[in-house]
Formats: sequence, structure tokens, C-alpha cells
Amino acid sequence: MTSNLPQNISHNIPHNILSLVLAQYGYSQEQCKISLLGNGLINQTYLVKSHDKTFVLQCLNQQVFSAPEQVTDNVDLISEHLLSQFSNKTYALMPIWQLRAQNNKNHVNVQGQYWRALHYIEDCYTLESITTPEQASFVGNAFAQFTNAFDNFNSQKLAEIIPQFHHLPTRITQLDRAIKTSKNSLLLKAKSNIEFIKSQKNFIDEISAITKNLPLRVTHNDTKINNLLFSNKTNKPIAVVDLDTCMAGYLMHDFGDMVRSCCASIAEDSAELDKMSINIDILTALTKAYIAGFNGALAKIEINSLLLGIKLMPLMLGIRFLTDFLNGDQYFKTRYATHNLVRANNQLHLYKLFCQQEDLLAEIVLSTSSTD
Ligand code: GN1
Ligand code: MG
Repeated sequence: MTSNLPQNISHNIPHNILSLVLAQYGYSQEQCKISLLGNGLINQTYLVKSHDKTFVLQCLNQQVFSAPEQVTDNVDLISEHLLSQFSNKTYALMPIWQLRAQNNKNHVNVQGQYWRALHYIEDCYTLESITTPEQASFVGNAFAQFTNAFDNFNSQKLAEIIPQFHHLPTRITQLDRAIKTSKNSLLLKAKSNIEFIKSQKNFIDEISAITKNLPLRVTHNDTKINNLLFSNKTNKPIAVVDLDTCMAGYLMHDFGDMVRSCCASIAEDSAELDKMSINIDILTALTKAYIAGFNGALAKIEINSLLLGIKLMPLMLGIRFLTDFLNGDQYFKTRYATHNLVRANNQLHLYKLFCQQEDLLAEIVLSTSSTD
């Protein structure tokens, strides 16, 4: 097994545990080649190649997902819906689904840890960034198709996996709590960011005001670029993956998360802030394709909210990274002591860049919608 291990998560999954998990899916470890997969910050993910099948095996992080069976049940509901839309030809991307264990369940529990296996799509790759407006059009269209596919699905059927996941006031409260209990040495390093966040009260109030009037939808809640699979053959998106945080939410969250991960010129954990810029051509192509993907069905208030979503998501993620830094890195995987602080600096800087370009962003989002 290859590994490049984050420091705050134990990856030394003993071989006997993997053996027990695989046995519940009908495989012996000797038959399988196992490697680490992906760059997720939460779950531990493996690619398993056996003599007859390749599949994904994941150990759910129970500190983050405190009710893991709700996660796997939600994913089943999402996959079943997408599979039916796919067979009706109303969803053109490929659905992914959880494999059944020998006891017919969508997960297995081994020594208190929850594991599940997922269908693996062959001949595809993921990207950590995009470089052309053409790619951006495909990405915008793919994420819009995903959300659109749930137009006829009642979002209340899904459990709230992480309560108030994208609720900004809750994230501020969590930051305040972390400030109270944090070590002084960490607090000192976070001071200027905390002051900056506190100065954003007007924006926070603006978000609270608009959310009162927005329709709830099924949202993915983790629409960063590396949660799309691209086909080796066409280089176009073929599937949206990582369905764990699909729940009722607002469109601006998915739009904003997609924009923050596609339009910044540096990675979300890069410290080279002087090199960060926003790629406006990519932002324009993403926005056009995203709005067009809803075929004119977006209400004006939802379109207006997209503009807020662009600023909201880096601000909220910046707050979440900073909170975790103050809490001593309990939530996100980290590779070094100030990793979460570097990520927070990065996302708050991105938020500031979006604020500086607010007029241009408004022109892009609002002119796109009026031409539809
Ligand atoms: C986490 O595990 P991953 O990388 O798919 C996080 C997202 C963040 C993202 C930042 C459940 O997602 O909310 O946007 O890191 N997932 C959860 O990279 O908190
Ligand atoms: Mg995720």
C-alpha cells in the first residue's frame, strides 16, 4: 500500500481489519491489490483491485459523520434516484452506487468502524484545477445537471447528515467557541483572521436575510472540482462523486463551492497568496453553463443568491479551517502544524479578492441570467 500520510489521522489500518472488511464483501485480502485513493480531507479511501472486480472501499470518519448509517442510507436514496433518471435518459452523467455486503447491507461494521464499498467507474481521472473556459463549461453543466436531476425529489427525505453544515451563523458560533477554548499560542497566530471575520458582519447579515426566501433543494454540498470524474476518452465530466453530504440546501452553496475551487489560480492550501488571482474567463464560462443547465427554471432570487454564494463559500470554509486550527486539528486531515491556518489564510484571501471584484462578478452573473 502506498502512503503519504497526514499527521493527525491514523492510517495504520491493521491488515486484519482490511481482511475482515473484504471478507464481508466476499473477497480475501490475498486476492486483492489495495492502494490509497483520492485527496479527501475526511474519509479514508482505498482502491481495491480483485481478480474479478475493481471497487472503492471507504472507512467513514465517525468524528465527522456521527451517524454513519444515515450517510449510507442517504447515498442509497441519491443513487437510486440518479439511476432511475439515468435510465429515463433525463440524467446524462453516470450514477455511482454503494455495493451490497454479503449481509445485503450498504455498509459493514468492523470493530466499531463503518466501511462501505462503492461502484468504480473505469477509464476516468480527477482534476485538482482547470485551465480552460471550455473545461469550465463542461464542469458548470455537469454540476447543474446533478442538481437539476433532483427537481422531482423531495429533499426532506434526506437526513441532515451534519446539522447546519452550510449555515454561516453556526460556523461563527463554532469559531467563537474555539476562540474561548483555544491555546493562547494558536490564538495569537489566528488573531488578524479573527478580527477580519468579525468585520464582515454586513455580509453575514445579507446572507441570513436572503436564505429566508430561498427554495430548499437537494444539494451536493461538496462541489469542488476533484469531486467530478472525467472520461479518459472524451476528457469531459462523466460522474459526480462523493455523495456523503447530499442533503437539503441552497443552490448558492453548490455554485459557490464550484467557483471557489475552479477559479482560484492556486490550490486551496497554498501559502503563496501573492500568486493568487481569479480566472475571470473560467468564472464566466462556469456561470453561463451552470445557469443554462437549469433551462430557464431558476427564479430571480436564486440567481441573485449565486452572486452571494461566490463570496460565501470561501468565507465559510476559511472560518471552518480557522476553527479547526484553534481546536487543534480535530476535523480536517493535516500534514503539518499550521496546515489549517494556511488553508484559512488562503480561503479568506480568496474571499477578499472576490469582494474586490464584486461589480464584475455581478455583471457576469446577472448578464448571464438576462440573456437566457
Ligand atoms: C472536505 O473530504 P473532502 O475533501 O471531500 C469537507 C468539505 C470541504 C472540503 C475542503 C464533510 O471534503 O466541506 O469543502 O473538505 N467535507 C466535510 O477541501 O466537511
Ligand atoms: Mg467530501
